[in-house]
Amino acid sequence: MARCCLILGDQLSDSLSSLNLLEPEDVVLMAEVWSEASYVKHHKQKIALVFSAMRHFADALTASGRQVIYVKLDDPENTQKLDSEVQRAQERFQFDAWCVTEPGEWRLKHQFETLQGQMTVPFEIIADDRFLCSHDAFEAFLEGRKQPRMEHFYRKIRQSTGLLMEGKEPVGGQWNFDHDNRKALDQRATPNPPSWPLDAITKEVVELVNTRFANHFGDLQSERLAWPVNREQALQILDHFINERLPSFGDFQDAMVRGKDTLFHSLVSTSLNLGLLSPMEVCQAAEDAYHQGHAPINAVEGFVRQIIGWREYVRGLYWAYMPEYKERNTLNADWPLPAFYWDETKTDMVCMSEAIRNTRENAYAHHIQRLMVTGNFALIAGCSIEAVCDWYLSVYADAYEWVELPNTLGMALFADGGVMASKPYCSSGKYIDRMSDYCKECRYNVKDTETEGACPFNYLYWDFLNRHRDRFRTNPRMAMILRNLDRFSEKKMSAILSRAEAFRNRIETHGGDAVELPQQQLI
Ligand code: FAD
Ligand code: DLZ
Ligand code: SF4
Repeated sequence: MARCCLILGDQLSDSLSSLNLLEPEDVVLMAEVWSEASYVKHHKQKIALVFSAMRHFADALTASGRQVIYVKLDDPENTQKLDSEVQRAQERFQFDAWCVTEPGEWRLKHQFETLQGQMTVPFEIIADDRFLCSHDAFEAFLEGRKQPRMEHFYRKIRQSTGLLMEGKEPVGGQWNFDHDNRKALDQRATPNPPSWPLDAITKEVVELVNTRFANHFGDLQSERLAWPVNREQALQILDHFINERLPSFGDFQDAMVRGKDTLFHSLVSTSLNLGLLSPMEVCQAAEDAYHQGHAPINAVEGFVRQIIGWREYVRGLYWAYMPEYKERNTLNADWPLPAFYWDETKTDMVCMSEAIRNTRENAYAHHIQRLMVTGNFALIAGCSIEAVCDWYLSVYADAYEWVELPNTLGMALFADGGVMASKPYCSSGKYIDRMSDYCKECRYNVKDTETEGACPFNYLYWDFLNRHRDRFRTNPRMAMILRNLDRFSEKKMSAILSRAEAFRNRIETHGGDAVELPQQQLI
């Protein structure tokens, strides 16, 4: 009775549920396939990271005595799809049964459920227990709640895991220390993140990606990759975070500084999402740092909340509402995504060009850049939900639909009818000015809303609120801002609307993409 276990590119955990089922004689199949590498045009660094991490994981399994069938992308026999690779291995080896841990994306789960009906032997899909909250537990949390909120969910997980708890009470006497976490950055130095010279495996993969995926977005250097490709490197990035970054993580979590691409953020998302680190070990390392007096509670609580709160919560929502969730477009947003999202040199907005440069160079932007710069712009400009979601899924090394979609469609674009967020994360340039040093170097004037040269975030913000005035009226959290809007004179309102229209008119459309025209062509 030999069984085969399919392990996907983001299932690189020794404790994976499907691996745990295997007997010594059972076999593992891993396959690099074109369909996974191109269902969106992933950033080159993401593909290199996934392939290199897959190859390292396969080598470690082999070294531990496991039989592994590893199909490389350029294997001439490769059928380039996961389901057909399963079928091909079945024809060759006639396994008695198959198993796979539940994939992270709905589209692949659907593909495997179809495959189950086509196979002549059992093909079992096993729950993924690398998360702290199961699908059933999340459904139970949702039950009877009109307005599920992350904060309630987070407290439940704190209680069930015991993280940062003293008996039944939260450590420090509060569940949430966010009010301490909104500082703009001072002049302090920020630590350089670790990176590793390429070993032979990664070198080969980088060459492959630079050749085969040359037309994908993003830089991929031939001498260095910033993302951990195996567990050892993942542990090093976690250590670096705990020792060098965590103490300042809370204070400067929302700060943005020109040229400082990662500030005090942890950089653990790629390793968590690939399975090289577990959420619990990462949180326990942070909790230990608190108990040892190395990091303050506002930093540690803020960090732990991102992982056991937001990360688990978005996964729960994704599986509870897919596939219908992806079709939501509450605010009827349909404007084409400007081409400067793919090329930062096409915009003069310093905040946007900084976030997009970081994205291109590092396959990374920190949360506030994703939410309050590129996300905020897409929200207030009314960009197409599908185009924006495809962009976020394509451009980040940590992007998988289960985490990307609720964050983009729900949190950033407020397109899910208020499930993820109780109010839209919209803001004018004022927020960006407060939290960053971008505006002082920008040709747009962040203090101006109405005249030529005014910050686009300002007039687009009021234009957005005006467009959705009636809908937002029913939201008590929007009442104050709408009262401000109601007080605008007709003259002011019409200046704002015509600025917004002029901005849109100077966005040229090329095959569905829009380009911001240079300043001299301002109308
Ligand atoms: P840190 O700031 O150090 O945070 C620590 C960890 O907390 C992260 O590694 C991550 O695992 C978790 N985390 C923090 N915020 C969130 C969140 N909102 N949702 C889920 N987990 C969170 N994260 C992804 O992992 N993949 C994505 O595809 C992704 N897409 C996003 C799209 C948008 C529009 C927005 C607003 C956020 C998105 N995020 C995504 C969440 C967050 O921005 C990233 O997890 C974070 O920037 C990763 O960098 P870090 O590891 O340095 O995070
Ligand atoms: C992201 C990715 C890429 C680029 N390539 C592969 C691959 O060739 N083979 C594979 O098994 N997995 C890959 N992955 C990860 C999958 O896309 C991921 O498992 C699903 O999106 C579910 O999260
Ligand atoms: Fe961005 Fe406006 Fe500030 Fe320029 S002035 S950096 S466009 S917020």
